[in-house]
Amino acid sequence: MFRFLTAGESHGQALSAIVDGVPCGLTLTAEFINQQLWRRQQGHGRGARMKIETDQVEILSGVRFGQTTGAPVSLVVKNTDWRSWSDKMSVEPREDASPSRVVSVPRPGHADLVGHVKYGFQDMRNALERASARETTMRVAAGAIARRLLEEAGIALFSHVVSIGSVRAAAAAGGLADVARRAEESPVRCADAEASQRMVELIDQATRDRNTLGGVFEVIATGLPVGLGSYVQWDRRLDGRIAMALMSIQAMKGVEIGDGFELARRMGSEVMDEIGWDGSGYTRSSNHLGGLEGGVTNGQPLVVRVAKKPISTLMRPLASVNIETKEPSPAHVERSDVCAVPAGAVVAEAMLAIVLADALLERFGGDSMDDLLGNLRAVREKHALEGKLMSSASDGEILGS
Ligand code: EPS
Repeated sequence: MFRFLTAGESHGQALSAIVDGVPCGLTLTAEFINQQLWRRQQGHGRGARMKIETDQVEILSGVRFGQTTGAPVSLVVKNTDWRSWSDKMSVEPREDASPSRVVSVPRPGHADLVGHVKYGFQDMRNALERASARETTMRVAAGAIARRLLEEAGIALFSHVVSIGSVRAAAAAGGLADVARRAEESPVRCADAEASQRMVELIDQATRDRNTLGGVFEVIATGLPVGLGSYVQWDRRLDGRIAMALMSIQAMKGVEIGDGFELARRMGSEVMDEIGWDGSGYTRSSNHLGGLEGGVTNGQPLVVRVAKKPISTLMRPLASVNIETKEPSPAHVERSDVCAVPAGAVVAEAMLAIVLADALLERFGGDSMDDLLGNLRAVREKHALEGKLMSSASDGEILGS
């Protein structure tokens, strides 16, 4: 229902997206999308490219007088860096195309080698350009529309970094709003100020060592109605849909829901969220399962943790092979980031927002915002009358492990 496609190369003229399935009557401005694009560009450890770009979206269709019309929304973000690449990335054939940026030695961990073998091109720049995480700009732009829609339905999303390399934040204490605020203020999107400082130092050390760092972050959604997703068919389970969306982000290598892998180490009696009834609805003692049972939202905060591997472009390159000569050679070196974990968390918020907007429209209908919000309200009122409200254990706190 809510779907999108992206196009564009990292050093091409522009990045673009078509977002389809946006209901009519949603208030949407470029300014709102730009705010999310700005968040993606932040974080200690980003490379020089983020100083070159100030990502600004142009909305080309699907919006009139600040309101969506129900038609596909098309979006464009121009690459400022195109100035330096117009010859090397020319769409038209060129005789004078500079050969200086040809990629002949694949970077272990990037898409270079598989791109060469799969598509048959010799210049692995073709793989580099499209596999680059620059593409996540458009995921965030599309995700901003989903976020705007969710806001209208009373659903909020935020993220915070749990670890970078070997530095781990202390368990996030306090209310969710407080964790979100502290993460937003941190140079590495981490709610623990002391750990933030050590993460910054670790990133500086990795920069000096010409190395890179990965990490783990958590994305949390609150205010979700009960019943998004379904257990009746494999591809309707929301946990599977979330894992697919988050694993599809460049460099992500693991997704956990709730206490995730830790659940597997505990006894059954320790990890289920016990059920009570308080006179008006159902209550929970904990949120170990992260807000999903049977692949369906249960009214508790949705908690998803994602692991990002270190960036594969190393300034001190790893061993590789020249695909022309087959001789051993240090891998291709290209400007990159030392650590993009905080940016990855913002991209994950966008992807989660898209999955949730899709599930919300599937459950409550989506030609217009009026229909959507009316249906949502009606079901909530019915559940309240029937004593079926499902309240959150945590009341705004993360009650996992
Ligand atoms: C990125 C832009 C890229 C990189 C990074 C993400 O810019 P450039 O390649 O011009 O330096 O900073 O891409 C990668 C880490 C990668 O592996 O491709 C961005 O806009 O997020």
